[in-house]
Amino acid sequence: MAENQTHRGGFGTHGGESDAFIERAFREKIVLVGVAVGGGDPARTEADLDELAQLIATAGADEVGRLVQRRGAPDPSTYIGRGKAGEILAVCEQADADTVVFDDELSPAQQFNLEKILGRSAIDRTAVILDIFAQNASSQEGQAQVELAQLRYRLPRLRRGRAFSQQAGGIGTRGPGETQLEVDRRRLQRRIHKLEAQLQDIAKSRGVQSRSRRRSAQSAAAIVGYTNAGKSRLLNRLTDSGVLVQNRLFATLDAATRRLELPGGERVMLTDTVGFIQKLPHQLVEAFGSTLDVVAEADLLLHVVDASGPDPEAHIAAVRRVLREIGAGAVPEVLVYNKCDLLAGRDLPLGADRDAIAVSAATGEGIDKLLAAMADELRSGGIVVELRVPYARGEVLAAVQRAGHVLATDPDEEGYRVQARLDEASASRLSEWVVG
Ligand SMILES: Nc1nc2c(ncn2[C@@H]2O[C@H](COP(=O)(O)OP(=O)(O)OP(=O)(O)O)[C@@H](O)[C@H]2O)c(=O)[nH]1
Ligand SMILES: [Mg+2]
Repeated sequence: MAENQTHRGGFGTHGGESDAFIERAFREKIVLVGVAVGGGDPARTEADLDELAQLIATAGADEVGRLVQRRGAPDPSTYIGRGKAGEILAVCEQADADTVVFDDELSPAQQFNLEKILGRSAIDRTAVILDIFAQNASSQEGQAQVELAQLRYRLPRLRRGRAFSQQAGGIGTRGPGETQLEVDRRRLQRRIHKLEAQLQDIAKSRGVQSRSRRRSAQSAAAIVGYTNAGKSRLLNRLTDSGVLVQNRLFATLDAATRRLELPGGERVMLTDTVGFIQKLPHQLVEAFGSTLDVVAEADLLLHVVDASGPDPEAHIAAVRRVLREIGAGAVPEVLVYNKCDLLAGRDLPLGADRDAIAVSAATGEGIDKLLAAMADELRSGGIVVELRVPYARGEVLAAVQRAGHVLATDPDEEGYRVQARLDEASASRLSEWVVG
């Protein structure tokens, strides 16, 4: 494709605020690019690209090529470096690609420079996920949340004299000394404020409902997990309801709550909610804040993981990362390995999680055990706390392990971030290390 030929441009020739990043009038041909930064494992990058391919297929496009690169650090102006960009251009020309999708979020400058070099739109995983969410949003709240996330993503990426220029005219047109870019920014910001207000109203009315639930002293559980793990099908199995189930990423965007009675007679309100994924865009996490509050406020989480998937442990880690991000890191969790009917005799990839329950939402296998585990968990008074333990204090980590049940241990720069369920006495004995 020649440089001067018109191309859609990631953010260039769009008219409206919530247009798709990937064209839907025809199936776009897409080249995928992944970078293993630093000591990153190239096999991991390949796996991430497989997932990205699934994402673009869900968005309605086809992969026609992919490139993986190792780099010490991302190039600030082109992410992959000019030499590699030239290679991508050659692949694109060969395959007559419409768009290049990068697996990591590009800065506005990187994106601009790449589009100039490549002569076609350059977008990132975030834009693809935003597209899928936009396609799948059906409720008023879901649509407002997705549009808000899209606009927050677009705002820093607006370009001079291109986006939204067709809409100029009428109220809010350019004042003296104001550039078109400033007008466009102002228009976007106004829309963002309006959506924020609208979402606050919706959340307020939901807050009233959840308070009345609290008064009736019912416990609340939330189903969380990686997208397509079978959360909705599990809700249907547990509560005999007809929530939408699809072999499609991000089929569920709206939280659905159903009543469930446990074997001991306790009533639980069970909520199925939006799935998570590796590199889930922070714009979406923020925009879906009020939907995800259900998760942070739950008494118990059913963390559903697809036992038949290629790397359940990576999915579990990605989900726990998002849970911490939304303030749900300390909610007690039952780990549920789903789709066990697909294991065909293979062992469960249980790893360190000996308390995990194996089920099949499809056949009903293991559901009794799951219900019993939920009842136990809701009755046991233990609390889940997060601790920060410096690397040099191995004896503290050992004390936590002796005192209770360690749910997760994640190393970071300063030490271990430990999530553990402890009784009140142990928690207060270890309070020096407890955070939050
Ligand atoms: N074989 C088998 N398939 C399952 C099982 N549970 C779910 N599935 C299938 O997995 C796909 C995804 O199921 P959903 O319940 O929509 O998954 P989800 O976690 O709600 O996904 P999102 O809402 O998109 O994040 C569907 O095709 C289901 O029929 C199971 O136990 N066994
Ligand atoms: Mg679902």
